[in-house]
Amino acid sequence: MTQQIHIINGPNLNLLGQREPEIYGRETLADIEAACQKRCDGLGLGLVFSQSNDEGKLVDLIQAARGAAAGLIINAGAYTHTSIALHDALKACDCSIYEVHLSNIFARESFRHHSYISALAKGVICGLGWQGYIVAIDAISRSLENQS
Ligand code: CA2
Repeated sequence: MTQQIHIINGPNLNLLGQREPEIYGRETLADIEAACQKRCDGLGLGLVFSQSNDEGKLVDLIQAARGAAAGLIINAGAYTHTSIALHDALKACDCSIYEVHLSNIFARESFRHHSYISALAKGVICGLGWQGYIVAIDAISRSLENQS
């Protein structure tokens, strides 16, 4: 059976490509999804790619990954820095978690320096733009290969 990677994106990431390209790049979320799909296709992995602006919906998406995803990549947007609900949902998740941010959150405002997700993540990638998602997909793929 094809192993699935779930990629979950949080609030405002649906606006990518429309504003602040100097921080987040020129690519839209659809461009990022297409690049991730291409990489997963090449690696023989399935992809479930989603985005929501709603914290509760993000909890639902994390819960749906439980038992279904071989790896979970999450860019929780601003909820990264605020959400104990996402932290608790991720804690209950049985798959390996990779936290991705387009921007280098440590080079930005101090309120972005703390993440409720990082302590639960196998890896944290930030500042590499959309390519951070590809790095995370490759890391999941390699660790799945090592397991088999
Ligand atoms: O760097 C990242 O990927 C972030 O997760 C992006 C979040 C931010 O709150 C995090 O601190 C870091 C914000 C995403 C907002 O994206 C926009 C894109 C275009 C226009 C407006 C917002």
